Amino acid sequence: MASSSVPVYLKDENLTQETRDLLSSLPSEKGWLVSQMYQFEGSWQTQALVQGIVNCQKHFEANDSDVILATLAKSGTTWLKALLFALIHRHKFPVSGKHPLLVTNPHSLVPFLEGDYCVSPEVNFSELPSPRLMQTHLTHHSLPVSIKSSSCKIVYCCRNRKDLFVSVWHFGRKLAPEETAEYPIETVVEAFCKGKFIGGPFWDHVLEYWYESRKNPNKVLFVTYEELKKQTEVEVKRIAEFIGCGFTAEEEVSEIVKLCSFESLSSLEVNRQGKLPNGIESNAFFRKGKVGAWRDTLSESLAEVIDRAAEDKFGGSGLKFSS
Ligand code: PAP
Repeated sequence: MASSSVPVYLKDENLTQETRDLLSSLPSEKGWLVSQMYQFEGSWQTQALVQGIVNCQKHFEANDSDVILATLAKSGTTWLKALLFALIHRHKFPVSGKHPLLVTNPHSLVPFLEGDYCVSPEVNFSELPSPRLMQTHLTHHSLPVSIKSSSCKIVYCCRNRKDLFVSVWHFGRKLAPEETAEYPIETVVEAFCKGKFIGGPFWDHVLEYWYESRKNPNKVLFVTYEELKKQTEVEVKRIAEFIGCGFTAEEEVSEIVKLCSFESLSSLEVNRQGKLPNGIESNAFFRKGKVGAWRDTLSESLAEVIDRAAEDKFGGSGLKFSS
């Protein structure tokens, strides 16, 4: 990949011989965003992410007090990172003061587990304020064992498939214009519907966490981007309750909601200018921030293709998406 602003998890540096051997044994395909994708434990990943996942599975030790945000990319990660950080640390960092979110991109406050492990098996999260908040794009079955066996909490956020697709489409084209230039949107929709998408298949990712949240509601909280948009305060209180920092009757949630809103975060200098340490431009995580904005990018026929592919997968699960 030629672009210099590509993040470490899209590059193929830092691969160990063990990972190279593993990669050579995995099914692989030419990807849209990267020249080659690998199917590891059922989901499609870049070479660097396979390295990161293996390191993370081997070395990450969850604490009982940890909060893990799980998402598929472009499902609301940045928003939830901001909300969870602001919620968990609201007594340490009151919204009325010099809040870290005013001067720091949410991605720099909340580490991306397997992303950090792409570079090295030794990752130090001891600097994080307690309780620790971390994020992953891993499927539930690929999570490190200690996340599942400890009492840490998992907040999962999903987003309707068409908005997610469109968000990935624009992000990818901005991130790696040379790599993605030759791909028409029809080809990328087709790959998405076959599940051949980094982190995908979308359906498997969502359904695993959906069923886990039903089986074990004290461990996994299932949130949707659309509900969060529709009734932000209600959902934020539900999340706070779940992670053990519920609001008292006197406490206001509206200030946190306002601080973390798309309008507020996207207008801050720190999120408009410059790059994150991983090389991605800070403003790449703020585009429209709306529900149903897929209509600006997808034709009705492409939207139908995505919907048809989803019908089979979600039928009978009880999971409903609004779009
Ligand atoms: P990531 O998984 O790569 O970190 P993620 O934050 O999930 O990305 O996705 C970015 C999307 O969230 C963008 O959606 P769009 O392309 O449809 O516009 C971005 O605009 C949206 N987003 C970012 N921050 C917020 C926010 N505070 N409120 C609502 N949406 C947001």
